[in-house]
Amino acid sequence: MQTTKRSERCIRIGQVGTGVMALAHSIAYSNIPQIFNGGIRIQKKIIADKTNELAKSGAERLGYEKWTNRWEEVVESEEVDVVDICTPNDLHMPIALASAKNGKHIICEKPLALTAQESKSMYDAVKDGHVKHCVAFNYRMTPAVLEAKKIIETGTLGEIFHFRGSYLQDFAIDKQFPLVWRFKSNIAGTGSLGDIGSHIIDYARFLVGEPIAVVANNKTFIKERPIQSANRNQAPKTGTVDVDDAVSILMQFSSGAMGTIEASRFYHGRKNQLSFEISGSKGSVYFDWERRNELQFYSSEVSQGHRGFTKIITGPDNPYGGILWPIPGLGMSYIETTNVLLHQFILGVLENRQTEPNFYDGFKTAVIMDAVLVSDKERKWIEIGSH
Ligand code: SOE
Repeated sequence: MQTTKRSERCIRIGQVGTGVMALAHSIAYSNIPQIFNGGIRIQKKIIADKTNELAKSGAERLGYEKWTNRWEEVVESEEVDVVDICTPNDLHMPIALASAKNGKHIICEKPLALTAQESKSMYDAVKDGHVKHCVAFNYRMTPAVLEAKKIIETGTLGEIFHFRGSYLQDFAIDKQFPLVWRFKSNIAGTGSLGDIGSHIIDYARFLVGEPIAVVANNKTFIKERPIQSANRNQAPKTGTVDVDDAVSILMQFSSGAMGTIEASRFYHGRKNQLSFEISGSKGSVYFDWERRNELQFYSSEVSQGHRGFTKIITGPDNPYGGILWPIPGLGMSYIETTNVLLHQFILGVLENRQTEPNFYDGFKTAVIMDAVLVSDKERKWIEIGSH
């Protein structure tokens, strides 16, 4: 097939994985030329999954020109500029190392890898390969969160005393929920800690700064789960869950602020509740993904009789709040955070700028998660070194 030359503003994508996150990323690629109107063209060149059937149906649904059951073909393709990794976590490192070696820019879903050591090797590889890199902490791109960051960085909250954050879901409470890869350490690395806790740890770093120590308590509530079997006549077998279902973390920041973090798949009623509250000497902010187009803001600078949390409804006056609609209150959804994440990364690739969040953020989050595991096992505070 003739190699299509990459024009000035054209980016050619090679995707690995055809699941839910691959769908989110693929929709974002299709949206970028329309939403950002910056003359960027995205070509979806090739997609891979573990079987030809999955790869073919993924290519048809997501709009890729070619498909393969070998991720190596994506990484080696001369028609690919960016490799997008949306696989289970154990494949993140091998695909990223091969991509960097082949000079491909990389977007990788979170958590970056199974461990801090794997994450470090990926970070070193993209630096050595002089390629741009992105870890998909998409929730950073929520206008209300970016507004909270602006409020903090302008000193409006004063000295930060507290970060309290949680990411709560309840899908795993069902004992019949099968033993999927998210419950196996050899594929996922960790359980709720890496799957959803990584997002809230990223918020802590993004909004308050670097933690210098953690102490943690992790729990696996259901230790055996049914193994899905194609043969309905076969008596269902069960397998062992060897990762956490929930974690509680205390954190000490280098700034002197205190942190409290929870991540759990066992909170009935919380379907996807990612939230934080940050409180300082002059005020507080509170964000809840379930009300993602609002930010609660409290200032002690208001006269005593008039103090209270005000509700900021985000829109064009807030970062990325106007990418779609010129009026406040229409709101952004999950897919728009991915649109923004991938657009700012691709713009960085085209303009030869490294953007954030990137593999360094993925690596630092992995260091903190490793420390959480050690703390839970040794039942003590664990110091987090600087990197
Ligand atoms: C877990 O259920 C999950 O799919 C995470 O893996 C994603 O990162 C999060 O955005 C939604 O929940």
